Amino acid sequence: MSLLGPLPGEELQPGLILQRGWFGRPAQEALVANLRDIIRAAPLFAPVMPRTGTPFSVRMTNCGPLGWVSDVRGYRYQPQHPETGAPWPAIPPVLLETWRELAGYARLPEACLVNWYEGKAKMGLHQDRDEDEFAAPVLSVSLGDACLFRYGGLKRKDPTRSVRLESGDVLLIGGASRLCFHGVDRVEAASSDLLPRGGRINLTMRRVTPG
Ligand code: MD3
Ligand code: FE
Repeated sequence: MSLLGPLPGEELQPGLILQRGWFGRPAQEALVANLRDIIRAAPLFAPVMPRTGTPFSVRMTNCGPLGWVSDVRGYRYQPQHPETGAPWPAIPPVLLETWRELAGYARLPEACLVNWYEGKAKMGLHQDRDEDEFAAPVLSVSLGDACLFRYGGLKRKDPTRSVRLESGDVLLIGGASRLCFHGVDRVEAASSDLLPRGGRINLTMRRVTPG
């Protein structure tokens, strides 16, 4: 980080701050290499919706002391991979460094959810509210193909706006936006050559407990 700190970023709405191009190409490639190691230790799994068992269109894994999982029993954070039972691998230092620079929250994130979008994968409008600490922001890193990201207000029916998120962009979701509805409408196939087989990866760091 420079002595002056990060540039202010683009405030899409109060508390929702976009840092375009935060990670340059070499840093993006290094993150993909980190992810290969993470996925080797904690394979991608196919989450399903609580009760109905309908599969998500994204595959997931996590790093950090806690990981977010969804199965027929519900959504929760847990310290082990749901299929291997192993503890999640560590969050890569470069991501913790980004949290320190941008989050404005003293403690470190406990969970880093990895969402892997292939083909027509998308994510419906939802809120992130499985954490016990809403004073901490959520920090999201986009890698690979660009997507159309939708965000709105605190009620599902509030009006929404869309923004295109590209590889290397970092989105800080805090303050008045922490509990906003949001989702991913579509991924633009072949818009990036970062991933050899295409697709989009989103890394989302969260503080789960007040600590
Ligand atoms: C805006 N992931 O995993 S991350 C999720 O790109 C999730 O994979 C999306 O939503 C993805 O829960 C978006 C960025 C994000 C996270 C939380 C938000 C944006 C948000 C909360 C409020 C508003
Ligand atoms: Fe979310």
